[in-house]
Amino acid sequence: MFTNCSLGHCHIIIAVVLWSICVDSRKIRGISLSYKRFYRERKSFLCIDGSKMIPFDQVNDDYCDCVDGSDEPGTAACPNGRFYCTNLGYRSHYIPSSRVNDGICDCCDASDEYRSQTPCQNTCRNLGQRERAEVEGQMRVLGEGLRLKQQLIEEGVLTWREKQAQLRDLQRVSDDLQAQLDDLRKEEARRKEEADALREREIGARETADNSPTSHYRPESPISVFKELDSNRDGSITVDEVQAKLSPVQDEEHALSEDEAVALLGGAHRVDLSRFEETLWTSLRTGDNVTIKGRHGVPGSLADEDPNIKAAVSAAEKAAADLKRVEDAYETVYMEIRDLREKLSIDYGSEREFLFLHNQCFQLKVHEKWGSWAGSPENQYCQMRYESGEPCWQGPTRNTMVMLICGTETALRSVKEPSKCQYVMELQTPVSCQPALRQRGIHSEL
Ligand code: MAN
Repeated sequence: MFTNCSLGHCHIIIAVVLWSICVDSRKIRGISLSYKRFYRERKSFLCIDGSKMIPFDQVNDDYCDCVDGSDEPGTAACPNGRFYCTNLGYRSHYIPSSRVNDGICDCCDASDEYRSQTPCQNTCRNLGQRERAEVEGQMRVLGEGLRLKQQLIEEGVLTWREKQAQLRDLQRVSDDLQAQLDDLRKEEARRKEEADALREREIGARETADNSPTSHYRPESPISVFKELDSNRDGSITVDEVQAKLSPVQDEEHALSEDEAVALLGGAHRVDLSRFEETLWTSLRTGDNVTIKGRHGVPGSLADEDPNIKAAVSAAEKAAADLKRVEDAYETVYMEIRDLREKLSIDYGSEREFLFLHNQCFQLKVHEKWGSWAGSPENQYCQMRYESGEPCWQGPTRNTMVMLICGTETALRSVKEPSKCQYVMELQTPVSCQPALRQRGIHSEL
């Protein structure tokens, strides 16, 4: 710039430039670039609020002329003045002008202490570097957090799809089982009908046999045995009748004692048909202790020996067992479906449920009950409110506000109690990382 000039000439030019810088800096000290237009050096200066016109050399002359303090941006003369720290390399900001030359370094570029004894260092570069590193770190966390969040979302969607497929499969199994069950119920009813018909036929056959003198059939039905033992046809069987008609299996000649007869009648001296069926009939059917005199074998064995009835009974038993198995299986499936339905009734569509369903990613054990999402309308899911906890002694019930913040790991960062029984927790989780933070974080004046 100065290569073509003589040395003397140069000195003059340098002196003029330095003088003008010195004058200019005195005049405009403490203002931001955007306010520079109010301080163009002219003969006079109009206070920014328009209240007063003063000669320009009264700007920053350490005497307050304007009510709004605009004539003294670079001195502490006006009580309401403000001084602009340019802080090149860091963040610019205003300080109250009362802090100018007060012996305390406020601006990192040391510009507020231009006429004080305090040797302020320009620390803006270091501060800027530190803050940039911090922002970069936060951006790295955000990037990684967003990646993890995406992973969680994909896992969530996958789980949801799996559960839905499982539900469909279970529904199919349950439909099949229901169909099987219906078939078995029909089958059982048919078998029962068959068995009833067989029984009817058997009773008919016995009655025929009973009436035939040459028959070798023994009476099977409790009614016919009851009739046979009830010698006097009075509708009841007494101890005498038992002693007269029955004998011990081992010794047909030996009569039953009265006590034995009473025992056979279940402790009674006289029984009607229904008591007979519950007591003596059971003993006669087992054939272990007592038998009808002159008879061999056990009454009622015909049904057991009849292959048709046997088949019907075992088919009915099998059907009942099958039915039980099917009913058990159905019950299990039904319960499974019900459980699944309960789980799937949650809609995975929104982030709220996503947070809920991913409780494997953080398990909050607060003693208060879930209250609500409590973030701002634009970012509702960044705060969770738990309320109605244990009542506080002479105070409110315990409440907890959980602030969800972006982090690469899910962890509790802090727990505070800003007022009695009102807790604030900071919980970091990738779930809370928002792409919008990226723009906000990158936007920097540094
Ligand atoms: C317990 C805790 C505290 C709370 C007091 C109030 O000590 O729940 O957080 O401040 O009770 O009495």
